[in-house]
Parts: sequence; C-alpha cells; structure tokens
Amino acid sequence: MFNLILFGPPGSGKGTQSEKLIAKYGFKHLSTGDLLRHEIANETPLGLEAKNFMDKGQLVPDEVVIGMISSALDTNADAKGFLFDGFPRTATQAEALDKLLELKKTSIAIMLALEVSEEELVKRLLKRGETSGRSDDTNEKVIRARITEYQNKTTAVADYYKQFDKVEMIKGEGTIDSIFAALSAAIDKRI
Ligand code: B4P
Repeated sequence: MFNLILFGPPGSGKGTQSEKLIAKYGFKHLSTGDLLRHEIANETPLGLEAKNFMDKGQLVPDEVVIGMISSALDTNADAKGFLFDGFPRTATQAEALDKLLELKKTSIAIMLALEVSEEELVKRLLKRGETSGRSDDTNEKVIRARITEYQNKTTAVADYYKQFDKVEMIKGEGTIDSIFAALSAAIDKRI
C-alpha cells in the first residue's frame, strides 16, 4: 500500500493535481474539503457545524475531521493506496492519521508540498469563486483568513513529517502539466 499526502495552502492546486494523480496511479482520493462540502450539501448535523467554520475561513475542529477520515478509511479497506488531499491540516490530525494507518499496518510514504505565493493564491481563489458557488471563495477577507489559518496551524504539519524525512517541496506555479510532471517524478522515486 502506497499512501501519500498532497499538501499546500488553499488554492495551491491540491484538488486539481489530485484528479490527475488518481487517474495515473489509481489511488483512493480522500479530500476532507470534498467530504465536508458533501455533508453541508446534505444538511447533516456535522455539515451544519462545519459550515460555521468554513464560511469564516477557519479550520473545522480536529475531532470532526478525524472521525470523518476514520470512517472513510474503514469503508475503503480494499484500496491499494490513499491520496490524502487537504488532510492532515494540524499536528493533532497528523498524529491521529499515523495511528489510524498503523492499525491497518501501513503508513504515509511521502508528503508532496506545493509552494505558491500568497498573491497568486488570492488571484486563483477569487477566479474560482466566480464559478464554483463556494461561499468561502467569493470574499477576499475570508480567503486571506484561510491563508493565515494555514500559516498559523497547518505549516506545522510539514515539520511533523520532515522529522521522518518524508517531505518533498514542489513548485506549485507554472502550467498544470509541468506541476503534475514534478509530482509524478517525486512519486516514482519512492513507489
Ligand atoms: P479544501 O477543499 O481542501 O480546498 P482548498 O484548499 O481551498 O483548494 P485546493 O488546494 O484543492 O485548490 P484547487 O486545486 O481547487 O478546503 C476548504 C475548507 O474546508 C478549508 O478552508 C477548511 O475550512 C475546511 N477543511 C478542509 N479540510 C480540513 C481539515 N483537514 N481540517 C480542518 N478543516 C478542513 O485550485 C484552486 C484554483 O486554482 C482552481 O480554480 C484551479 O483551477 C486553479 N489552479 C490550480 N492549479 C493552477 C495552476 N497551476 N495555475 C493556475 N491556476 C491553477
């Protein structure tokens, strides 16, 4: 089983690149953003709670997200590998993920971290907001709050995996295909 984390700030292209990586390598895609938006669309209690945080650009509480990932891992027990997109986002989530994978006698093979400047992130997300219907993409204040939340809480996750020598930095600006080629090369070295 080969498990990887696609890491990076909001708008860095995690969702875009995940689609291509799944098509090439056959990973099971687990995006906490997508899972949360699914709960919101179905107006579940979990979704209603999550929406309050997401609309302000804040992270959803750890216990909510960890519970969601835990059940997604259980329902996909036969997957040949997982691509975690947008998870883990805090050190607590990273430790919980390690424990969940250990129970399945597997682990994270690599974290690929996309690097993109703040101005490019804001530009991309405002553009996506014109068509996505996502309430967190239309307001520049909320977008900047998400980036600040990333800097305050999420960059620590890369430090966590660096101690195990599992992080590879990838330039996230350029064409989608050139970024995909760099991600694929990093995976092929370890798979
Ligand atoms: P997510 O759904 O994870 O989404 P994202 O970070 O906003 O975007 P992503 O990086 O996937 O960018 P994309 O490919 O779409 O998070 C949303 C919210 O959910 C969070 O703010 C948080 O509240 C909550 N949440 C999720 N996971 C959580 C967790 N684990 N814990 C707590 N809370 C959690 O690309 C963006 C745009 O750029 C697209 O329009 C795309 O077309 C464009 N683009 C991509 N690559 C490009 C390139 N190379 N050049 C130009 N444009 C490009």
